Parts: sequence; structure tokens; C-alpha cells
Amino acid sequence: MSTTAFVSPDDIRTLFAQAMSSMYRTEVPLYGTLVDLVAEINDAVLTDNPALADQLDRNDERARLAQERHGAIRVGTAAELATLGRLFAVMGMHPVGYYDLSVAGVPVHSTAFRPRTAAALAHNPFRVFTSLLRLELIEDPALREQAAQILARRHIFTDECLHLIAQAERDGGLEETEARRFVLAALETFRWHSDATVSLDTYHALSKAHRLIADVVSFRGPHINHLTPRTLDIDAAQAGMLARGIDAKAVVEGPPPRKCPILLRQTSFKALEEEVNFPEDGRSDVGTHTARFGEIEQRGLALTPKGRALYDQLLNQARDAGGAGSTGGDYTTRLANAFAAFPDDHDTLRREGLGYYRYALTEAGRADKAAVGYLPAEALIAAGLATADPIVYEDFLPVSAAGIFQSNLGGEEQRAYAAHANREAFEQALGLKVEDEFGIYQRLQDESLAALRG
Ligand code: OOG
Ligand code: NI
Repeated sequence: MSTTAFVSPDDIRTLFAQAMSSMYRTEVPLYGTLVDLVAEINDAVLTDNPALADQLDRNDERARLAQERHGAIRVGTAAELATLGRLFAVMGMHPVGYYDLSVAGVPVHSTAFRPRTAAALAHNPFRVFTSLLRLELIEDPALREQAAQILARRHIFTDECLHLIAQAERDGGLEETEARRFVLAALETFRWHSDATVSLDTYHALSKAHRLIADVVSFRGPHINHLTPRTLDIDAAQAGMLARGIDAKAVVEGPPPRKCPILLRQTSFKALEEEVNFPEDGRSDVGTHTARFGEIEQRGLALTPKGRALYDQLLNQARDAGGAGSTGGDYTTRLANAFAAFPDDHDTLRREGLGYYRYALTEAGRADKAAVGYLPAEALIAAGLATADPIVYEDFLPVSAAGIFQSNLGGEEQRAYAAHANREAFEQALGLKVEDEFGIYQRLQDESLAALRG
């Protein structure tokens, strides 16, 4: 059998992202409203700002914009996480970054499964923020044991899905028919189930330990809890949400509005209160559960370790100054004041080594290779022979993620766990190392520099 018959993992990922999007549109119609709103705003931004449109075109980002999403799920056991890792690998998604959310009172640690190469990212950057519940953080030993037993009994993957993962691993890929079957089978794992697998009493006990524990343990599978389109203007999108009467989160997470967007800004609408049946009770008990919400994001420049350290320092400064994290009334002002110290033009950001850039020859540079020679990149830019465009941040931010988790857990859930980050335990559960995101951005930048002389 020739390998050319295999569908590329990039195409499988696109099929899967589309299937997830249409499933979630049916499950949570407000998500469809957000996708439409974001598309409208992106069109308007690109019409008003031809320079940005050109920049996106130059970097193969224009086409991916309309289909760009991230999603999030939460799983309960090492075995579930490890199989998810194998499932995502079939679609060219690999674990990047380790996020410890326990410091923010959320009993999980997480990674993002995502594509890593320039070509794969340009094809479709679909990513899934994936959290593993840390059962050891349940204080009551009896409840901890009960939760572990419930989780050990469930099967979150269909037999067909497991079979096709194994086939892809064995043969090195999937052909067209199998790829389509795989996408449909994989989708089942992420579907919402309105029947809980536990009694209402157990649900309440788990919920009392932490709402998130109930969300992970009480259902047949790790329902996708949001899918997030990427907007080019999150302030306009936030205003649009409010204008449509959508119950948006009060504060946009991440950096303040800037001329040169950095990292990631996010806002969400509150999780829906959904009816859940508890058939286990033998009665038709009905309760409610809040799990699924909507989120939008604006992505900006990926920062170097130096830039990231400055970001973390300024964010802490803004949050500490009010003593109330991001909930204090004048938070927006404090944030803007703190970030006045972060350069906001690309020349400075680049020259100070705060962000990663993709270099390319201009038409003049391509026409005059002799002039390009071995001039340093900055000299090429000064001479109009090369451009440097921001490399987009493809990852997540732990403080923002904690804010998103919190706003969907009823708000008041603030308890700090004494636990520490435990990347080794996470990697052991996953059965893989999680890749460091800085290395990936550095590689993208280096490849573009090498291509100048190519
Ligand atoms: C994940 C929250 C984190 C983001 O965009 O930072 C996240 C969750 O609630 O499971 O999706
Ligand atoms: Ni999210």
C-alpha cells in the first residue's frame, strides 16, 4: 500500500474542527451567534485596515482566520488523557505547554494539543486546551475514592474510535473513508450528555468539593465546554456581544488594548444553566449544571522569554495594586497604567528582543539578491529589502485560563490549593513530554531568517 493514499493529518484536523463546530452550533446556538458576530467584525477590520490584510496574506493567516478555533475539555484519568494524546496525534495535534491551575483554585493541570509547524499552523491552527483533574486535591478520602471508582468504570471512546487510532498508528495514516469514519467516531467523545451517570446526591457531594469535579466525574464523557473563534478586534466584539444582550464577562482577560496586540486577549459569555437528568436515582430527578459557555479571543505577537517575563511582571503589578485580582472596579485603568511600560511599536519590540518575528524579503529584496547578501536582518529592513511580521501566539495564559474557569463556576469559587505544579506527573499520565512553546516560536523565526538567503 502506498502512503500517498493517506489523508494528511492537517486535513483530518480541518474535518474534525468543522465537525466540532457544527455539533457545538447545534448544542449551544449562542456559539453560532458569536461566530457570525466575529466574522462580521473581522471583515470590517480587514476592509478598514489594508495593511493588516496584507500582513495576514503575507503570512498565510488570512485563510485560516475564518476557520480558526480553540476548544476545551477536562478529563478524569491518566488513561483518558493518554488516549486523547493518541487521538489528537492522528490529526497532527501535539501537547505544547504545561499549565498549573491549582494555584488559582482550580484542581486541574493542563496542556494544549495543537499543530506545531508553520505549514500545519497555516493549514488549520485548531487547538484543544485539555485539563486533567487532580483527584488528589479532593480532601475527603471517601469522596476521592468514590470519584476514582466512577471514573474507572467509564469509557469515553467508542470502540470504532480506538480501533481507528490503532490502525493509524500501525499503518502510519488513514485513507479517505477511514479518516471520515474516524472524525465521526472521535466526535462522540466530545458530545454533551444531559443524563448524569451519578445520583443527584453524589452530584451534590462532588459539586461541594468543587464544581469542576462534578463536571468531570458526573458525565459519560468530556463534553467540549467551549469553542472559541478568533477576532481581530475583541473590544468591538465585546461591545457587539453586549449590544446583542449576551451576558458577557465583565473584564477582558490578558493585556490591555494596544496598537500592537501581544499574546492573547479573551472574553466569554457565562455558562448556560442546563437541565440534567439523574436516571440513576430511578426517579426522574432533574437538576441543573453549568458547563458550556462561549468565548472569543484576539491573538497577538508571541513573546520571547524576556517579553513574557515583562508581561507577567506588569500583569501582577496591575492585579496586586487593587488587592483584588482582576475584579477590582478600576482594574482596566490599573492594567493600562501598568502596561504603559511595555513598548507598543514593532520596531522596538523586535529590536529589544521582546517578541518573535517572521522575516521575508520584499519584492525589492527578491529582485536584488546581491544587495541582500549577508546583511543583518535589521539592515535589510532599514533598506526596504525585508519585512518582519509578528508571529502569532498560538498558546494560552494560565492567569487568563483561571479567570475563564472561575467566571463559569459561579464566580465566587476562590480557594487556593496547597498543591504545586507537577509537570512530571502530568507527562507521566499523558505518556509523552509536553513541548516548550518558546522553542517552537524560536524555530519559526529562525526558519524565516534562513529563508532570506535561500
Ligand atoms: C478551560 C479554560 C481555559 C482558555 O481559553 O484559556 C481556556 C476550561 O474551562 O476547561 O479555554
Ligand atoms: Ni478557552
